[in-house]
Amino acid sequence: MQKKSPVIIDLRFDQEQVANALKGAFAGREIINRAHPGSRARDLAGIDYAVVWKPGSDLFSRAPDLKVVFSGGAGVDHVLNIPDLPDVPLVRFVDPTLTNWMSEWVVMQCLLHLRQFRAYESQNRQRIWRELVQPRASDMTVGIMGIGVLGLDAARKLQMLGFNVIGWSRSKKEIEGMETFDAASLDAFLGRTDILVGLLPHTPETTGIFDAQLFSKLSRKGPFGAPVFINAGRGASQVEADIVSALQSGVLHGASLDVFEKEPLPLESPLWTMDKVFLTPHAAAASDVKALFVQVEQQIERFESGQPLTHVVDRKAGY
Ligand code: NDP
Ligand code: OXD
Repeated sequence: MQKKSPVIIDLRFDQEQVANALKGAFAGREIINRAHPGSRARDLAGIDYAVVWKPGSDLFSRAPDLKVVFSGGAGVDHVLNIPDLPDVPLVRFVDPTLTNWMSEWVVMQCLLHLRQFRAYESQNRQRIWRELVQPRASDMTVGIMGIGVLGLDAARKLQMLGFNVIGWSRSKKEIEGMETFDAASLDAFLGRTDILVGLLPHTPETTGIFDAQLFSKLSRKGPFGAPVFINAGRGASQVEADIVSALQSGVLHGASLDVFEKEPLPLESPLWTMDKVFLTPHAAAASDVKALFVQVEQQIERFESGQPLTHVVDRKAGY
């Protein structure tokens, strides 16, 4: 029987979680975890598979025979920018654990703004007992930019809560029960949006897309008189100086951000202490490492039995 190819693990993740998830994973295969100093000298030639998240810049030159590269997350910008990335299938992580976590985060942020949570928090601290006028979910249109795996799931869950939801994507989509817009109809989409949710990958086209000009085109007809901006796609898509100015001038009513131009968010960023701004440290939907390895095992099985891989990245589109 042919020897099974080893699997290279090069994940900038919590190493305790990686070690736990590796117990019993990839049965019958050698695992080379590049986080272990002992693996550094290992010859990586002739190895077929690597599972990576922000891998070491020498990985691809040291492992010249890879047949498939698996991204440890849904996004692939962390690996596409490495010059030596071989021209082999790049598979991203698509899994219900990650999708559900992202939807929970998006729904939670929409509700925090809708239910005026910051105002109540502030009243609590001052021991003020005052009920605020409460808009309905159906008074708000949530516009999701990036109506892919994550955007669509979040959309469905927001709809269940009564929000109006519209979607924007690069290509025109027919989605039952949801109005959709393509890249050419961005202004019409923005003009309808009270809560903007960013779930876009980072590509040359999406770099800096969330800027002052875009915020100025959002609807001001919603119950708060100004729109809310929520982003969990990538920080490189947002211009943080413009978010701060828009919040200060009232162009934006509030914001929720999980991703930032620079991570960790620099201590001097005004965003840390702004009213009606909710921040999380790129934690909206981390990869469940166990689920990741199970999925990579399944994909390898498909690959080795001649079936097509799933969730292969379109390298030209960049996601
Ligand atoms: P998908 O590839 O399934 O969806 C991407 C969506 O973005 C698609 O609808 C696509 O359009 C759209 N899109 C891409 N480029 C453009 C563009 N130039 N103009 C308009 N629309 C565009 O990705 P996922 O939903 O799985 O993930 C989205 C992103 O979320 C990831 O790339 C990653 O950056 C981020 N993410 C963040 C996490 C976090 O914890 N903060 C966790 C996981 C992911 P089309 O449908 O036409 O292709
Ligand atoms: C991802 C992420 O892309 O966690 O999966 O950002």
